[in-house]
Amino acid sequence: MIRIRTLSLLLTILLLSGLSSHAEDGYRLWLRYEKIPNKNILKEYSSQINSIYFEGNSTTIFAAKEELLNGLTGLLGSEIKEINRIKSTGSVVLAVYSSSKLLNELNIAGQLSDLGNEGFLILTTTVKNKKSIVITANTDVGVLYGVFHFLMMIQTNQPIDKINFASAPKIKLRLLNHWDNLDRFVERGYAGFSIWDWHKLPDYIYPQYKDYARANASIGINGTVLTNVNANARVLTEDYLIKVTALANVFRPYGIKVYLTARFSAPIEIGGLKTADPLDNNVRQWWNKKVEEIYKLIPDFGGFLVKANSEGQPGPQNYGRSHSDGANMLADALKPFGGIVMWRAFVYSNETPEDRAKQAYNEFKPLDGKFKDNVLVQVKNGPVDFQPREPFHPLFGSMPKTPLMMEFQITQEYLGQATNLVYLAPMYKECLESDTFTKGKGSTVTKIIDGSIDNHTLTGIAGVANTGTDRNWTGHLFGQANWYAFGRLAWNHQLSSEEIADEWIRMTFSNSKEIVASIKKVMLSSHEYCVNYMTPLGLHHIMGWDHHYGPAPWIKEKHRADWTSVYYHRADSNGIGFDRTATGSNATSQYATQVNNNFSSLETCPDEFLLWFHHLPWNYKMKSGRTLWDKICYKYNWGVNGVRGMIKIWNSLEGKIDPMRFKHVKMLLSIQEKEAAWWRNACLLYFQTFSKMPIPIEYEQPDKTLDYYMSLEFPYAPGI
Ligand code: GCW
Repeated sequence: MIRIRTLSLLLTILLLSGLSSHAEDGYRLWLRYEKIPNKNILKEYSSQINSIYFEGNSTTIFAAKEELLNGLTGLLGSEIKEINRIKSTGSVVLAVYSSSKLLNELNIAGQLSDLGNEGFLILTTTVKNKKSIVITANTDVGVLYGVFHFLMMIQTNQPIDKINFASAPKIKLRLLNHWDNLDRFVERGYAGFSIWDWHKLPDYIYPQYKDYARANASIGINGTVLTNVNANARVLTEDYLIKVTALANVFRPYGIKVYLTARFSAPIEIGGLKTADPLDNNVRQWWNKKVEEIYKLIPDFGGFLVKANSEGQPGPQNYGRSHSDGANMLADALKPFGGIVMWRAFVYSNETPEDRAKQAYNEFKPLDGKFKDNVLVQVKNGPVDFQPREPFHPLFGSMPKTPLMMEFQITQEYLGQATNLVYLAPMYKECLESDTFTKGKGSTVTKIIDGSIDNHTLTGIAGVANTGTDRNWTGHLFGQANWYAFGRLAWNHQLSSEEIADEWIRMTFSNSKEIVASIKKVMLSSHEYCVNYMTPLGLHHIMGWDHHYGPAPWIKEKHRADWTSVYYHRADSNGIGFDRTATGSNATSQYATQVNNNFSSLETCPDEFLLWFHHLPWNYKMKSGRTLWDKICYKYNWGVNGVRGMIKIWNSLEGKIDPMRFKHVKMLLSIQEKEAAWWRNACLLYFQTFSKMPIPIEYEQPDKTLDYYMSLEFPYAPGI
């Protein structure tokens, strides 16, 4: 009796806890393929799908078929048959249109003509007189993308009885950039070690490699730079190229090309040459040979990403040459094989007596038109460095003859690393939708990077990856949403942050209205809260020295002024903020007139960028009537309270989502709350030493002294 009771109690606990056949440890990302819990919806789908018919015999088509089979079997909870003739209704048909006899009968050539090499079409139609769902494209990889989209539709419970959906990516190169070192340390990585186990490659292939490729293909990412931009030339040696080849072979069926970072001094370090001068013939020959060697191993190798003459990296300027000289040398070597160069514009030097925010523009703008046609210049979203909020980079729109590639950071170096839940789609969108006015109203950053304004066909977008060996890939489960959002926006920048969150939540957690609404609320406000508890009103770069963890606005007198906090906030007894208008560094002059005017005038400068562009007295009257000091206090508190609101919402989900992920996020949110309050307290106490004004009593007062906050040390903070 007792035994039976205990047993049934155990069973109830198991059922209530939503324990599924898989541990919800986050490994499966948004591709969980759990059986649809809603009986009616399940019945609806099951009546429309029972088999798969496919044509083609490439590894990509096989990957598409395998994914569809696994996905549907999981979601519908019953076996899906592979058939070789369509005899009844309910088949999902996969085929490249131009080579399919079966699909010939459909009148869809017109629809396919706009879809290019990667687009797809999903159609509910009749094939051989039987109602079917057709997933087709001009290429195998298009079919694969269509399969992932179709699975997403089912995972998010969309109707499939009348699908007529076509989609093609708006940007050509959609890449992850891994800042992964050969010793598996990940620079600015907060999710464990690098997933590339170089030591065991090429012989040992982890299942993660394929799952990584699946995840990327599911969101349309078509390239990966395997190695850190702070590069190690060794990856270009034969031993390592063989390892790279093994990874390329795993990724190829999923439409993912590999790229490498090229250390500019490689000809010296691994080539035994005396120089790496890009105009030296031996150096050019060395790169030509190296590239030839790479393409022998990896015929679809993508090309090189280069960080040169920045933060101590070698580059063409070491030899008195320009960035274009350097980029063009590599471009020439890659050109015969169809490879490309992504040359980073992230350059600044402490020795240059100029506002750091202006330096990349000053160096690169004069080079417009000087790059070979297989070079893209890769520009970070903002002019300083992946801060929680930055205005768009003034290079966007200023180099019309050069394809500019966007570089976003997915890993949260400056956004709470892996302890803070910060959904980044709103931040990406804010930048993409900014109007540069460089070709009149409507010259958005988006239109510059998708090539539509200046008629570039070579276009690209990169995201610095947040993946690692942590079981859930990204450390914080919600880091997955940022990987997902990056890919979705790279494919279609017109999607809204909300649409993307909606998809991700439904696939990752549940289609329950309440759960979707609650988590969406948490996600959509999270970035704004983070900006406010860290760096409100345009403050920036005031985080901990080197590791960038936590607040440290007091950082000063280091060997590089442009790595200190005081360089950026410029707080003194008169006020706070960086005057970047004509009376200051005049960084505003790098923008088109309308934007310059908008940022320069206190009437029109958005509060979000106030202290980015202006140095203002502590008692400056804000539009709301508050003094600047009061407003700063208000904003910091608003951010902290926001996190508390997120916690409340999250706690309301207890028992409604599986306990493993519930607890994981709950614990991290409580860390986030502590860190938010720490940011607020440390910053307000420090700024107060200049403002000499009290923190208004309606706000929570810091519970520790400034000395205490300044004494904190984190020698083992991750990522450095
Ligand atoms: O934000 C800074 C990081 C560096 C990084 C650099 C860059 C890879 O702190 O770790 O180096 O940007 O983007 O090159």
